Amino acid sequence: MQRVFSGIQPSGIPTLGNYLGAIRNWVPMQNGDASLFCVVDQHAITVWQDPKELARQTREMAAALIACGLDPERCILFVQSHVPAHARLAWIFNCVARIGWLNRMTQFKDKAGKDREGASVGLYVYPNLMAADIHAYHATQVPVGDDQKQHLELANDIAQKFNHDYGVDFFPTIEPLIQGVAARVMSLRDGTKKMSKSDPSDQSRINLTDDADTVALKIRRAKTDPEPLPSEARGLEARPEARNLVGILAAITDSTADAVLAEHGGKGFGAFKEVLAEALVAKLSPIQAEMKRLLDDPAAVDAALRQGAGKAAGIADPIVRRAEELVGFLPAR
Ligand code: AQP
Repeated sequence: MQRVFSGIQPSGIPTLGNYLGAIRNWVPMQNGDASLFCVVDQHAITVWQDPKELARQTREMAAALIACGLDPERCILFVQSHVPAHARLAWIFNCVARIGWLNRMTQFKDKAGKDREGASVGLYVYPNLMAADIHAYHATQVPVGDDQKQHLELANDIAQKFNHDYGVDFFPTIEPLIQGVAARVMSLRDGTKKMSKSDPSDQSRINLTDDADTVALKIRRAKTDPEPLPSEARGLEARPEARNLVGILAAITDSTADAVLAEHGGKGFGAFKEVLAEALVAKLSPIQAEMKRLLDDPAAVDAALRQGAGKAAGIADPIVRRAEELVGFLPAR
């Protein structure tokens, strides 16, 4: 049986990168209990989060996911910390994964920056928890943005080593689903850096909650080069900022970079940015209106998440209990 799992950290307001690289690809994958989408608050605290803000952002992220098209009646939508099976399996995986494997993870290097000694242990073992998130459900398909590819390879290595060490064929191989022209949306200030919800510069990203004026201003200020747009995608090589903006327009209009350039090639960025901002506002306004409606009734969002957690635990508990038996843990009752 195929089962889809993916997660998103409530570490800020979801960005256009989260939307195009992940969330919108989740919507057509909804398939009842065979599709799980998780707000991963335990991952979020691997870097400092203000507790009140974290709780608020967790609910806001859930509302954003629903507003983008996830329907709690057509998939399992829940919060990671509400299902203890994730942390239980993560501990086992901490003992299966090798330090050398984690040392190769580029996201840790990027996020810890120069102060590696000062980074949390949680940030270092983040990929083990992510492997547990997926394997706790025997999920087989994981739709993510391009930046998560290395973590999914590690999740497969962990599963393979677990199966080998305990002489079983218990955890399946997972398949990363990395989709589309916008698998990696880049910062508006630096076309070589990915757009991130926790980037210190708000100007580097489009938040799903940005109003029309803010979107227009951010796009107008987005870094570009002095050349006009080329007439085909090949001409975007070595022009990361131009490639990013063209990729964004292609993604939100369900088109391709070549088709966008067939229409806009030869134009300067001034005119192109106006078209892009307009298309973004048209895409984001209905999502924002729906988010606002949902957040006017926070108890209803919380109830949907509680229901999701119940369903998720119903799948994960027996799988993680079996993993614990394989390891040799005595039953608790
Ligand atoms: N810039 C991006 N382009 C395409 N996809 C992206 N994703 C994130 N940024 C981009 C995808 O969004 C999903 C959820 O990501 P996450 O919140 O779990 O963690 P992240 O990848 O670390 O995202 P951020 O926005 O950069 O968060 P912070 O700033 O907190 O670290 C994933 O599938 C990811 O690939």
